[in-house]
Amino acid sequence: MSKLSQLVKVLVASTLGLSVLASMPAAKAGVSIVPTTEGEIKLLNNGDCLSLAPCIDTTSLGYTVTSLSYNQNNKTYSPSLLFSDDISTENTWGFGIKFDLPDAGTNPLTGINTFRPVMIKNGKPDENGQLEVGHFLFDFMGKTINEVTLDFHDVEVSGFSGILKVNGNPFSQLLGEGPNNSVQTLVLKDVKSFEVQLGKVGSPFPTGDGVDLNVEKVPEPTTTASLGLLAMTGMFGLRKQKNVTKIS
Ligand SMILES: [Ca+2]
Ligand SMILES: [Ca+2]
Ligand SMILES: [Ca+2]
Ligand SMILES: [Ca+2]
Repeated sequence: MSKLSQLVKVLVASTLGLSVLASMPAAKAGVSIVPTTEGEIKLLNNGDCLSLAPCIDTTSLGYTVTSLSYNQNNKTYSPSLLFSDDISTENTWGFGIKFDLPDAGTNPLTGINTFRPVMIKNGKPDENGQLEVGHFLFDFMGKTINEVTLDFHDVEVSGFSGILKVNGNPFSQLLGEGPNNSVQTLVLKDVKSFEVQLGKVGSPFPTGDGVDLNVEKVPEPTTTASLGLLAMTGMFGLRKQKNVTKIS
């Protein structure tokens, strides 16, 4: 190979590299509120953590989490536990909870921690703690957050995962099903608190549809007096356009 064609090859390669960089989405302005260390989120209603995982008190991060019971399949299920988890590490947290590597069904992006619910059935974690289903109230402790972005990882059943309330008011925005390990996003404005439901128990999967969550906030206080709510959903990838909904 001549030196010239080698040079051309290098140039082509670096041009490709640049175009890949240029097509990457711009970094989000928000900052993740998920604790950066793995462990169990200390829930307001439990008073303390139940597993042997590091117990994470989120009040220093500016929010509290309450786990709520929920109805599905004509049954009421007990409040789930919640963890901060890096999917690329295996964890044995006691209380019957073992996060395998890889998870049998729900594998969010690596390199970030996500909120990972653990469904409780008959007093015990279902699927050894690997069924990611729950209903949680996040409260920003009296502060209004200008914009909150919720990334739902691996929603595969329509009509269960999404937002149920914002600032104490019913505000149902449930997501449609997406492909395996896809991410769908909801954006909320002027948020003091929100209730989120993750996943579904049982059918059409043997144990259920597990869903993990990332939450990012833009912390500037709102300057508008009115309580405007804006929600946008979008799926990264093929169905991006199809799934965009706007509510004002
Ligand atoms: Ca892990
Ligand atoms: Ca999946
Ligand atoms: Ca799972
Ligand atoms: Ca799933």
